Amino acid sequence: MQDDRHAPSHGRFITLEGGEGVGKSTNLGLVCEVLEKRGLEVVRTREPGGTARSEAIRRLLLDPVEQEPLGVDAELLLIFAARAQHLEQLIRPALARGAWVVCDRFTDATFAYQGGGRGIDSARIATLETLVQRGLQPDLTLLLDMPVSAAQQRVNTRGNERDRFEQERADFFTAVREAYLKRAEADPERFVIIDAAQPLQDVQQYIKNALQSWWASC
Ligand code: Z5A
Repeated sequence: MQDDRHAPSHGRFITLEGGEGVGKSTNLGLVCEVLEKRGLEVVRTREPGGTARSEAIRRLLLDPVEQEPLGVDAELLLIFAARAQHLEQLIRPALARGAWVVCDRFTDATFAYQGGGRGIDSARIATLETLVQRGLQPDLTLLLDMPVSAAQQRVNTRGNERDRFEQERADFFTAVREAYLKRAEADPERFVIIDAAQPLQDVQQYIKNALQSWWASC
């Protein structure tokens, strides 16, 4: 199978990560805006999802069907199936033509949720990562981090119906948070950790500064 690490690509791949309610969707717009102001073509997307078929898989993953639980392995494989389709149909073509892809969650979420939260061995996740991504990794990952209880309050305030993940208990989300922080610690060149508990204005200023310094180092 082809290794894409050195494929000619002028685009860049930025991901936003973090637990539920930390502000990923809110701040994704800001990141896109900053890049568009620099005259770049920006592709805004999300995982699981991003293409019609991957969004169909997302619905399967989030739907809390009560009659039939979703097995841990099935969940992991569905996530990577959605990712394979997303990469092939949207992310790789965009990067190849020089666009900047900004994605709400990617494989760090799998290591955090399926690894930290569900307890799947990270070596198994890494095997699928290699198979599906063939070396492709985000260039920059903004990890929005805050205490689980405060993030859950934000989600509660929003008041939407809870999806299958949002129905998990607080200890699940604590394990997810710890797994994210561990990954960020292991790869400080790629990750920027943002204190997402700050007022939105401060979070956004921090993100703008982080993008500015990252840009300068590119
Ligand atoms: N999942 C997985 O298990 N494995 C994987 O590999 C992948 C995903 C890729 C769907 O993701 C689920 O898929 C996810 C993990 C799983 N489930 N969970 N949990 P998702 O990204 O769609 O789901 P989410 O994390 O639940 O998204 P979210 O709840 O929409 O969170 P968010 O995007 O981080 O937050 P937000 O909507 O931008 O903000 C939440 C609220 O807080 C909102 O009212 C904002 O106005 C407010 N907010 C935002 N920032 C602030 C600040 N700074 N102060 C005050 N209020 C704020």
